Amino acid sequence: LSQKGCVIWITGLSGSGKSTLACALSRELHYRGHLTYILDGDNVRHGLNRDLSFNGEDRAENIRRVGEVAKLFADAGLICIASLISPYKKERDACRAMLSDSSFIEVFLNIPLEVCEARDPKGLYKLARAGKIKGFTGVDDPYESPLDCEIVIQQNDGKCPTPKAMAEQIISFLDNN
Ligand code: GGZ
Repeated sequence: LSQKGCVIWITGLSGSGKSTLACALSRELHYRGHLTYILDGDNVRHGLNRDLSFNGEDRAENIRRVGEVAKLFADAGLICIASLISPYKKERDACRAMLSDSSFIEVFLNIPLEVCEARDPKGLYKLARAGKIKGFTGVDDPYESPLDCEIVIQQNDGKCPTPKAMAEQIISFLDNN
């Protein structure tokens, strides 16, 4: 695991566990002596990006801004963990293009929609299905799965790995690259 800064970009549906994974990964990296910073979509949208909605244009801007800020943290030598749905390939690739190849690690938290929807921790899928939220990712707004990312995390035999196991999967990638 090198000391230089990088961006670990976690993409996936609402309810896939991105924020939980970001926290677990941050904790594991701290144990190993690394400085980290988490940029979580849901949190950033309360501050820096509070002017942005969930229409296509604003999501693209949300992703772009988080990419720019993540790059600043990486330039400062931190491991920046960005966790946002980031549903569009074009904008994720634009964030990748801001950094050198080895400094942008895209992690696809590939949890099926049915599983995310069954979890529905904030009741948002229910509202989206009832038409009370319009343009909800996976319901009536697209999610473009990464086709060629560094790490894919998925269920094994219908079971989701624990957050710690997912974090270890990412750390072992970092150790070997
Ligand atoms: C998707 C939405 C929406 C719509 C509100 N579509 O799972 P959460 O609740 O806690 O986090 C989601 C968050 C998504 O913000 P991001 O910045 O990650 O999205 S994006 O990258 O697409 O810009 C979800 C909640 O906000 N939320 N409305 N319509 N998720």
